[in-house]
Amino acid sequence: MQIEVVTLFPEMVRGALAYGVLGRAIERGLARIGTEDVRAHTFDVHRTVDDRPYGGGPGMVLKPEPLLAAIRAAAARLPPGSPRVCLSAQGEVFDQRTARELAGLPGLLLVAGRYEGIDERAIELGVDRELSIGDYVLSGGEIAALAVIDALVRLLPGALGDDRSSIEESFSEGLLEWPHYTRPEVFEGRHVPQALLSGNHAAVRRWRLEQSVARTWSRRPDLIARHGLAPEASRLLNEYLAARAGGGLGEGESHEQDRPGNREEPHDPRGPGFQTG
Ligand code: 4FV
Repeated sequence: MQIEVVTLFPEMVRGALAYGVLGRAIERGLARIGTEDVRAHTFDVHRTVDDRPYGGGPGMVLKPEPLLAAIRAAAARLPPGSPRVCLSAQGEVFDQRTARELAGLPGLLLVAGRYEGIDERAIELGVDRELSIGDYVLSGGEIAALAVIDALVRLLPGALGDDRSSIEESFSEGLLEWPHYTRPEVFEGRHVPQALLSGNHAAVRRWRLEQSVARTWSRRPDLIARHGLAPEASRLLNEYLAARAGGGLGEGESHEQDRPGNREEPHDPRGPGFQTG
Protein backbone atom coordinates (compact mmCIF):
# COMPACT_ATOMS: atom_id res chain seq x y z
CA MET A 1 0.00 0.00 0.00
CA GLN A 2 1.22 3.53 -0.81
CA ILE A 3 0.28 6.53 1.34
CA GLU A 4 1.17 10.18 0.65
CA VAL A 5 0.81 12.83 3.37
CA VAL A 6 0.43 16.49 2.36
CA THR A 7 1.73 18.57 5.26
CA LEU A 8 3.62 21.69 6.35
CA PHE A 9 5.78 19.45 8.60
CA PRO A 10 7.00 16.43 6.58
CA GLU A 11 9.79 15.76 9.09
CA MET A 12 7.22 15.44 11.90
CA VAL A 13 5.35 12.78 9.96
CA ARG A 14 8.45 10.88 8.82
CA GLY A 15 9.87 11.01 12.33
CA ALA A 16 6.94 9.08 13.78
CA LEU A 17 7.03 6.35 11.13
CA ALA A 18 10.28 4.74 12.22
CA TYR A 19 9.04 2.79 15.24
CA GLY A 20 7.49 -0.54 16.20
CA VAL A 21 4.93 -2.29 14.02
CA LEU A 22 4.72 0.69 11.68
CA GLY A 23 8.50 0.96 11.24
CA ARG A 24 8.82 -2.78 10.59
CA ALA A 25 5.91 -2.80 8.11
CA ILE A 26 7.58 -0.01 6.16
CA GLU A 27 11.00 -1.71 6.34
CA ARG A 28 9.40 -4.89 4.98
CA GLY A 29 7.77 -2.95 2.14
CA LEU A 30 4.22 -3.69 3.28
CA ALA A 31 3.58 0.05 3.09
CA ARG A 32 5.36 2.97 1.35
CA ILE A 33 4.71 6.35 2.98
CA GLY A 34 5.74 9.61 1.35
CA THR A 35 5.26 13.27 2.23
CA GLU A 36 4.58 16.42 0.18
CA ASP A 37 5.59 19.77 1.70
CA VAL A 38 2.97 22.46 1.07
CA ARG A 39 5.62 25.18 1.40
CA ALA A 40 7.42 23.68 -1.61
CA HIS A 41 4.50 25.01 -3.66
CA THR A 42 4.97 28.65 -2.73
CA PHE A 43 6.82 31.09 -4.96
CA ASP A 44 6.90 34.34 -2.98
CA VAL A 45 9.97 35.39 -0.99
CA HIS A 46 8.17 34.69 2.30
CA ARG A 47 6.95 31.29 1.08
CA THR A 48 3.45 32.25 2.30
CA VAL A 49 1.04 29.37 2.96
CA ASP A 50 -1.57 31.14 5.09
CA ASP A 51 -3.57 34.37 5.18
CA ARG A 52 -6.19 36.18 7.24
CA PRO A 53 -9.79 34.84 7.12
CA TYR A 54 -12.34 36.65 4.97
CA GLY A 55 -15.08 37.85 7.31
CA GLY A 56 -12.55 38.50 10.05
CA GLY A 57 -12.00 36.48 13.21
CA PRO A 58 -8.99 35.00 14.98
CA GLY A 59 -6.21 32.99 13.45
CA MET A 60 -5.17 32.28 9.89
CA VAL A 61 -6.40 30.06 7.05
CA LEU A 62 -4.35 27.80 4.75
CA LYS A 63 -4.25 29.38 1.27
CA PRO A 64 -5.82 27.30 -1.57
CA GLU A 65 -3.05 27.69 -4.19
CA PRO A 66 -0.02 26.00 -2.49
CA LEU A 67 -2.21 23.40 -0.80
CA LEU A 68 -4.02 22.31 -3.98
CA ALA A 69 -0.73 22.24 -5.89
CA ALA A 70 0.74 19.99 -3.18
CA ILE A 71 -2.32 17.71 -3.26
CA ARG A 72 -2.05 17.38 -7.04
CA ALA A 73 1.69 16.66 -6.89
CA ALA A 74 1.21 13.93 -4.28
CA ALA A 75 -1.82 12.44 -6.07
CA ALA A 76 0.28 12.11 -9.22
CA ARG A 77 2.55 9.65 -7.34
CA LEU A 78 -0.38 7.44 -6.24
CA PRO A 79 -2.33 4.71 -8.03
CA PRO A 80 -5.21 6.32 -9.98
CA GLY A 81 -8.39 6.59 -7.91
CA SER A 82 -6.59 6.76 -4.56
CA PRO A 83 -8.93 8.67 -2.26
CA ARG A 84 -7.82 12.14 -1.09
CA VAL A 85 -8.72 12.32 2.57
CA CYS A 86 -8.47 15.50 4.66
CA LEU A 87 -8.14 15.13 8.44
CA SER A 88 -10.39 17.69 10.08
CA ALA A 89 -12.68 18.11 13.06
CA GLN A 90 -15.55 18.46 10.55
CA GLY A 91 -15.02 14.95 9.14
CA GLU A 92 -16.91 11.70 9.68
CA VAL A 93 -15.49 9.96 12.74
CA PHE A 94 -12.72 7.50 11.89
CA ASP A 95 -13.23 4.03 13.42
CA GLN A 96 -11.98 0.45 13.06
CA ARG A 97 -14.43 -0.25 10.25
CA THR A 98 -13.00 2.71 8.28
CA ALA A 99 -9.48 1.49 9.07
CA ARG A 100 -10.30 -1.92 7.62
CA GLU A 101 -11.82 -0.27 4.53
CA LEU A 102 -8.79 1.97 3.89
CA ALA A 103 -6.33 -0.89 4.54
CA GLY A 104 -7.77 -2.64 1.49
CA LEU A 105 -6.81 0.19 -0.88
CA PRO A 106 -3.68 0.31 -3.11
CA GLY A 107 -3.18 4.00 -2.40
CA LEU A 108 -4.28 6.81 -0.08
CA LEU A 109 -3.62 10.56 0.09
CA LEU A 110 -3.89 12.25 3.48
CA VAL A 111 -4.09 16.05 3.86
CA ALA A 112 -2.97 17.47 7.22
CA GLY A 113 -4.22 20.98 7.82
CA ARG A 114 -2.85 23.68 10.13
CA TYR A 115 -4.09 27.04 11.48
CA GLU A 116 -7.83 27.58 11.86
CA GLY A 117 -8.50 25.50 8.79
CA ILE A 118 -8.21 25.22 5.02
CA ASP A 119 -9.72 27.48 2.30
CA GLU A 120 -12.93 25.63 1.38
CA ARG A 121 -12.17 25.81 -2.35
CA ALA A 122 -9.06 23.64 -1.87
CA ILE A 123 -11.30 21.07 -0.19
CA GLU A 124 -13.90 21.30 -2.98
CA LEU A 125 -11.21 20.87 -5.67
CA GLY A 126 -8.73 18.56 -3.93
CA VAL A 127 -10.48 16.42 -1.30
CA ASP A 128 -12.86 13.46 -1.67
CA ARG A 129 -13.54 12.78 2.01
CA GLU A 130 -12.99 14.37 5.44
CA LEU A 131 -12.16 12.20 8.46
CA SER A 132 -12.01 13.15 12.14
CA ILE A 133 -10.20 11.09 14.77
CA GLY A 134 -12.40 12.52 17.49
CA ASP A 135 -14.51 15.42 18.73
CA TYR A 136 -11.70 17.68 19.92
CA VAL A 137 -9.55 20.31 18.16
CA LEU A 138 -5.89 19.62 17.33
CA SER A 139 -3.34 22.25 16.34
CA GLY A 140 -2.69 20.34 13.12
CA GLY A 141 -3.78 17.30 11.13
CA GLU A 142 -0.42 15.46 11.29
CA ILE A 143 -1.14 13.57 14.50
CA ALA A 144 -4.55 12.59 13.10
CA ALA A 145 -2.93 11.43 9.85
CA LEU A 146 -0.43 9.36 11.86
CA ALA A 147 -3.26 7.81 13.87
CA VAL A 148 -5.01 6.78 10.65
CA ILE A 149 -1.75 5.44 9.17
CA ASP A 150 -0.98 3.43 12.32
CA ALA A 151 -4.50 1.98 12.55
CA LEU A 152 -4.56 0.81 8.93
CA VAL A 153 -0.92 -0.29 8.38
CA ARG A 154 -1.15 -2.72 11.30
CA LEU A 155 -4.10 -4.34 9.48
CA LEU A 156 -1.97 -5.06 6.39
CA PRO A 157 -1.33 -8.81 6.03
CA GLY A 158 1.96 -9.67 7.72
CA ALA A 159 2.23 -6.37 9.61
CA LEU A 160 1.50 -7.93 13.00
CA GLY A 161 3.57 -10.96 14.08
CA ASP A 162 0.38 -12.99 14.16
CA ASP A 163 -2.45 -11.83 11.91
CA ARG A 164 -4.86 -13.21 14.51
CA SER A 165 -4.02 -10.16 16.57
CA SER A 166 -5.93 -7.85 14.31
CA ILE A 167 -8.87 -10.24 14.19
CA GLU A 168 -9.19 -10.82 17.88
CA GLU A 169 -9.08 -7.30 19.21
CA SER A 170 -11.16 -4.36 20.35
CA PHE A 171 -13.90 -3.30 18.02
CA SER A 172 -13.33 -6.31 15.73
CA GLU A 173 -16.74 -7.51 16.93
CA GLY A 174 -17.84 -4.07 18.12
CA LEU A 175 -16.74 -5.04 21.64
CA LEU A 176 -14.03 -3.72 23.94
CA GLU A 177 -11.12 -6.05 24.60
CA TRP A 178 -10.95 -8.36 27.64
CA PRO A 179 -8.46 -7.73 30.44
CA HIS A 180 -4.94 -8.95 29.67
CA TYR A 181 -2.62 -10.70 32.13
CA THR A 182 0.96 -12.00 32.01
CA ARG A 183 3.46 -13.26 34.63
CA PRO A 184 3.65 -13.04 37.64
CA GLU A 185 0.56 -15.09 38.56
CA VAL A 186 0.15 -13.04 41.75
CA PHE A 187 1.00 -9.33 41.72
CA GLU A 188 0.61 -7.21 44.85
CA GLY A 189 -1.87 -9.77 46.14
CA ARG A 190 -3.91 -9.79 42.96
CA HIS A 191 -4.31 -13.12 41.16
CA VAL A 192 -4.60 -13.86 37.49
CA PRO A 193 -8.23 -15.05 36.97
CA GLN A 194 -8.42 -18.83 37.32
CA ALA A 195 -10.07 -19.25 33.94
CA LEU A 196 -6.87 -18.07 32.27
CA LEU A 197 -4.76 -20.60 34.17
CA SER A 198 -7.04 -23.53 33.35
CA GLY A 199 -5.53 -24.40 29.99
CA ASN A 200 -9.12 -25.02 28.99
CA HIS A 201 -9.45 -23.05 25.71
CA ALA A 202 -13.25 -23.05 25.83
CA ALA A 203 -13.23 -21.69 29.38
CA VAL A 204 -10.63 -19.08 28.42
CA ARG A 205 -12.67 -18.01 25.37
CA ARG A 206 -15.87 -17.82 27.44
CA TRP A 207 -14.22 -15.79 30.20
CA ARG A 208 -12.77 -13.35 27.68
CA LEU A 209 -16.05 -12.90 25.84
CA GLU A 210 -17.83 -12.45 29.17
CA GLN A 211 -15.34 -9.72 30.17
CA SER A 212 -15.54 -8.02 26.77
CA VAL A 213 -19.33 -7.96 26.82
CA ALA A 214 -19.55 -6.67 30.39
CA ARG A 215 -16.84 -4.05 29.86
CA THR A 216 -18.54 -2.83 26.71
CA TRP A 217 -21.86 -2.73 28.54
CA SER A 218 -20.38 -0.73 31.41
CA ARG A 219 -18.02 1.58 29.50
CA ARG A 220 -19.38 1.87 25.96
CA PRO A 221 -23.04 0.98 25.83
CA ASP A 222 -23.13 3.10 22.62
CA LEU A 223 -21.14 0.34 20.88
CA ILE A 224 -23.74 -2.28 21.83
CA ALA A 225 -26.49 0.08 20.67
CA ARG A 226 -24.65 0.58 17.33
CA HIS A 227 -23.35 -2.93 16.64
CA GLY A 228 -25.77 -5.09 18.66
CA LEU A 229 -24.57 -8.36 20.24
CA ALA A 230 -24.05 -11.83 18.78
CA PRO A 231 -26.34 -14.48 20.38
CA GLU A 232 -23.66 -15.94 22.66
CA ALA A 233 -22.50 -12.49 23.76
CA SER A 234 -26.10 -11.49 24.43
CA ARG A 235 -26.64 -14.62 26.56
CA LEU A 236 -23.47 -13.94 28.55
CA LEU A 237 -24.51 -10.34 29.15
CA ASN A 238 -27.91 -11.44 30.43
CA GLU A 239 -26.23 -13.97 32.74
CA TYR A 240 -23.90 -11.28 34.00
CA LEU A 241 -26.73 -8.78 34.56
CA ALA A 242 -28.79 -11.48 36.31
CA ALA A 243 -25.85 -12.35 38.56
CA ARG A 244 -25.34 -8.67 39.29
CA ALA A 245 -29.02 -8.10 39.98
CA GLY A 246 -29.01 -11.20 42.18
CA GLY A 247 -26.42 -9.43 44.30
CA GLY A 248 -23.87 -12.00 43.16
CA LEU A 249 -21.58 -9.12 42.51
CA GLY A 250 -20.48 -7.25 45.66
CA GLU A 251 -17.96 -4.63 46.67
CA GLY A 252 -14.25 -5.09 46.23
CA GLU A 253 -14.58 -7.44 43.27
CA SER A 254 -11.99 -5.84 41.14
CA HIS A 255 -10.14 -2.64 40.82
CA GLU A 256 -12.09 -2.00 37.65
CA GLN A 257 -15.16 -0.58 39.24
CA ASP A 258 -13.18 1.87 41.30
CA ARG A 259 -12.86 3.89 38.08
CA PRO A 260 -15.16 6.91 37.98
CA GLY A 261 -17.98 6.79 35.51
CA ASN A 262 -17.88 3.04 35.07
CA ARG A 263 -21.06 1.21 35.73
CA GLU A 264 -20.13 -1.75 37.92
CA GLU A 265 -17.76 -4.11 36.18
CA PRO A 266 -17.86 -7.86 36.32
CA HIS A 267 -15.02 -9.64 37.70
CA ASP A 268 -15.46 -13.01 39.16
CA PRO A 269 -17.45 -12.23 42.33
CA ARG A 270 -16.11 -15.12 44.18
CA GLY A 271 -12.54 -13.85 43.85
CA PRO A 272 -9.44 -15.32 42.29
CA GLY A 273 -9.26 -19.03 41.97
CA PHE A 274 -12.96 -19.39 41.07
CA GLN A 275 -13.66 -21.22 37.80
CA THR A 276 -16.33 -19.50 35.66
CA GLY A 277 -18.68 -21.68 33.56
C1 4FV B 1 -8.69 17.01 13.60
C2 4FV B 1 -9.49 16.10 14.30
C3 4FV B 1 -8.40 18.38 13.99
C4 4FV B 1 -8.43 21.50 13.09
C5 4FV B 1 -7.75 22.76 12.69
C6 4FV B 1 -6.19 20.97 12.54
C7 4FV B 1 -7.35 20.53 13.38
C8 4FV B 1 -6.31 22.44 12.43
N1 4FV B 1 -8.23 16.39 12.51
N2 4FV B 1 -9.47 14.92 13.61
N3 4FV B 1 -10.16 16.26 15.45
N4 4FV B 1 -7.72 19.14 13.09
O1 4FV B 1 -8.76 18.81 15.09
O2 4FV B 1 -8.70 15.13 12.54
O3 4FV B 1 -6.01 22.82 11.14
